[in-house]
Amino acid sequence: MSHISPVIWQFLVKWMTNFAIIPPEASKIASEMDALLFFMTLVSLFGLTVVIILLVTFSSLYSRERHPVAEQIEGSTLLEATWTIIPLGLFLVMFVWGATIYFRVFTPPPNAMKIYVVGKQWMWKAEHPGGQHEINALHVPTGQPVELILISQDVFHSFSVPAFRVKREAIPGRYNTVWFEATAPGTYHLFCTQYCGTAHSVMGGDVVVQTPEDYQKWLAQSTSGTSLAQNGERIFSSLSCAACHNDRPDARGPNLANVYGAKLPLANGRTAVVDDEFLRNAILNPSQHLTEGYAPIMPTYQGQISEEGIISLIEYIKNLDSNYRIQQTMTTPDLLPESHGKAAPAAQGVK
Ligand code: HEC
Ligand SMILES: [Cu+2]
Repeated sequence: MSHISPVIWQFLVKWMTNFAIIPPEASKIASEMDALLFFMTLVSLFGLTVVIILLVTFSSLYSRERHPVAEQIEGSTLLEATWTIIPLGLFLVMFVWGATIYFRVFTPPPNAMKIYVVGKQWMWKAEHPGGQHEINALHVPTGQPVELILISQDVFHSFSVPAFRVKREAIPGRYNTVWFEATAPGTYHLFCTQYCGTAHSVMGGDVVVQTPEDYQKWLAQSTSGTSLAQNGERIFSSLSCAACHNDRPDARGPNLANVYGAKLPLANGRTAVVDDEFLRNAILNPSQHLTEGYAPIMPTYQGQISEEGIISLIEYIKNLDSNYRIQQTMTTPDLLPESHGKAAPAAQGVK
């Protein structure tokens, strides 16, 4: 950590990773987390030492042989102020330091690349917008913030990559996000750190961190040929969503083009920002999020679409333009070279 002493810090970290005391530091936040943890450990050790020294000294100084008669001490303001102010200062340092890191850890940068991760008994499934699917594996590039959108298909799971110092709950029925920026190419362990049933201990895998060039090669090699948005388009037409949501003026449902990110007025007088969570709820519990000016005619799709299907539908709606065509197809934004985006097959409009 640069603001401690770089040399001592690097030595310490090398030593601790070598002896498997801490996992390797493979993300931007890792060294900051470790520095804070290290500071807190040092402060605790210091406190422990002071207490032990005082304990031993006083036990021998005021033992019954040396001090047969107890002596009453009525207190010392100076002493009490000292042992209040010094720990208070130390705790405040930890608080401010911890809060700074906390806010960074919980605020994904806006340019983060998004990957969906679905947890289920007992595996992690990663869904890249470009149509790459992985099980118990996750490929990411270095030097690029990656935001994972986590959800569970059954019970609570917890997504954890110790080398990145990140861990977040995958909750049934709700999206949760976690982000990191990998710094060093390599393979790191991925765990489920929430007991989730019989095979919990095998619910894990590898995070493969690649250089941006290798990552692009991987993306191109591993695509299933159908992006999430294209898959969403298929589901959209097979479930007849397009019967109500289309670009005709007499459509019974609202036009979903450009709805993502918009502020939507609701029938209950509130407004909602349309994000992944909102779309998921709008599809599964339409009656709870009625859009202003529309009748409650949309059926619920609870139990009819898998979590992956919902993710695809969300990607489809995100990428819709006004003619119900998908703007982006096989690309993962900003990562693939131009030609890939252009070579992708044009999406069929749903009419
Ligand atoms: C019978 C007609 C109908 C069908 C079929 C239908 N919807 Fe809707 N949908 C509506 C209406 C009407 C609303 C607005 C009232 C509301 O919020 O429920 C709506 C609202 C929505 C919204 C909220 C966003 C907004 O602009 O209001 C989303 C997202 C949505 N539908 C997606 C879907 C998807 C995905 C499907 C297919 C799985 C689907 N709908 C099927 C009629 C329909
Ligand atoms: Cu689990």
